[in-house]
Amino acid sequence: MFIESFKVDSPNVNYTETEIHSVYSYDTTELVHENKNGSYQWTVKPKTVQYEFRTDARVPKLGVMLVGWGGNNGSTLTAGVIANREGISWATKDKVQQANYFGSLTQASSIRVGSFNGEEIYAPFKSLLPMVNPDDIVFGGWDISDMNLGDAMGRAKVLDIDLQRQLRPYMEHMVPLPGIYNADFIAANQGARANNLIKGTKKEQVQQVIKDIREFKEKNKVDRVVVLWTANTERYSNVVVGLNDTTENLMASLERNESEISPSTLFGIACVLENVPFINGSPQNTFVPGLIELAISRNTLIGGDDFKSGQTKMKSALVDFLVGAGIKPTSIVSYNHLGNNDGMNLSAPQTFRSKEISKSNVVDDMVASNGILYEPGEHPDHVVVIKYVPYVGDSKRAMDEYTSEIFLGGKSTIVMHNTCEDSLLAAPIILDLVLLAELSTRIQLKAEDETKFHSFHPVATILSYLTKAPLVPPGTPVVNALSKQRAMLENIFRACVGLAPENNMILEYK
Ligand code: NAI
Ligand code: DG6
Repeated sequence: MFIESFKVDSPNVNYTETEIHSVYSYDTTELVHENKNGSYQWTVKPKTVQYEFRTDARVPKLGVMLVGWGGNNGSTLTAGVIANREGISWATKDKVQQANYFGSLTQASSIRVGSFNGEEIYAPFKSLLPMVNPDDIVFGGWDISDMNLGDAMGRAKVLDIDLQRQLRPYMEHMVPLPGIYNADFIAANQGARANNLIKGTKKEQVQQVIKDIREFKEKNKVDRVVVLWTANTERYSNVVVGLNDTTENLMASLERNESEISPSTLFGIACVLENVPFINGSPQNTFVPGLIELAISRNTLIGGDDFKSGQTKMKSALVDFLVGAGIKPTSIVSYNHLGNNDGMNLSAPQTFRSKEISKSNVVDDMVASNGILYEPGEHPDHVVVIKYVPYVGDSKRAMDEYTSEIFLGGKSTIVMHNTCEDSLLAAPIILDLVLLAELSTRIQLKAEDETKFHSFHPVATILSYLTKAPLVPPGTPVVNALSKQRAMLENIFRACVGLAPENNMILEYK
């Protein structure tokens, strides 16, 4: 059965107009090991830590500024939110289609709240905590192409034409602000669309971005802004001692107008200086050490990298299943071809390399979790190929072959083929990223040995479910397995309303 909303009635939770306060017992373990005659002996001690969570229940008016607003993802997301807000339906060759938020974890997935009369009861994920309604988001942003969003939607060739026709009046007056273009960081084939540029030195470009954010906030009367990079994939920046390895060096490099600071890092610096959450949806190393340090010192949320939309999402579910079932994946080969502007940009070796890196490290934690299957340091062969095929446009083809070793030396090969509009996968993920980033800035927590409430660590691991290469604070384990990432998110939100983690034990019926 499905219910729309619920409230928790417990001595551990208190709802007021402005706040949800919960007390939560975090059951975890402490590990100790001793060296006994040359071999380690491990002891696991169960341990419970009391936490308090405080969630600001006042939902702000949210502005979302996209870098790369006029691209396929940016225009598709903007169109999708307007279509939902206006309740638009349109004719396809199959049926009359109603706007929806399918593919969004926050808007279209559910959580189990318990059992009632022998039935499992589910509620919307978004009913756990007060969240911004996506229909109320004000969109804006930057693009190096000055095309208005109505035309950009047409250029993207993603949405049905009858839907585009209805959306056009809402979108043709939306024009991206000039972006920061540096031909050295994206493919040369992007030069032709770069006609809308912030001029000046890098420091002046950062100052202009800050000014843009302030003016957007003022003009649209929004309480909070989140900025998200959905612009072209850049090549990796060189991380060099003295250049960008510390905040001090990065800021000095900015003063010197050093060439090796990428546009995405410049946007990141501007957002952090302005205390605006900044998320990177592309694979490059926008978050150089000096920028991470700056975000930590200013306690500004940063998150990334690279939306986990299709092939990688499947990989992080499938490999988790295989390794969890005691099956040993030994070879993973992933091909894609696509014909949109992203595909064209990725046809250059330097930008492809950024994508190859983020797509390649996604099974490491699952492999490392099973020492029965894998020797230390052993890893499946893992190859990633991306080709640009203009004719298929945004409709990406993803083909995967997984070969695994099974019982008694047998081999099992699984092959998958997925055809799907890339931007229709990415747009709901962008929505989730900005909604969850905003919500997580309203949550404060305190462990029993802490005197003061504090926010989550500014490097937002809570967003991991949505990214291919989760950015984590130094020294924190990276979790790629999809079910673990989702459980982390859901269980933290459950803790905020005093609910135990979903443990799937269903002891009531045993
Ligand atoms: P797109 O090429 O259609 O859009 C990117 C936009 O960014 C373009 O309009 C371009 O003019 C603009 N741009 C480039 N550099 C800029 C800058 N420095 N400042 C402002 N604007 C700039 O690409 P699409 O399909 O929208 O993808 C965007 C990004 O998202 C790409 O990096 C892609 O790799 C990444 N991504 C996409 C996924 C998907 O499923 N669609 C999944 C994972 C990542
Ligand atoms: C080609 O791989 C284009 C990319 O931008 C991907 O579409 C994107 O990274 C999505 O990748 P995945 O693996 O999450 O489907």
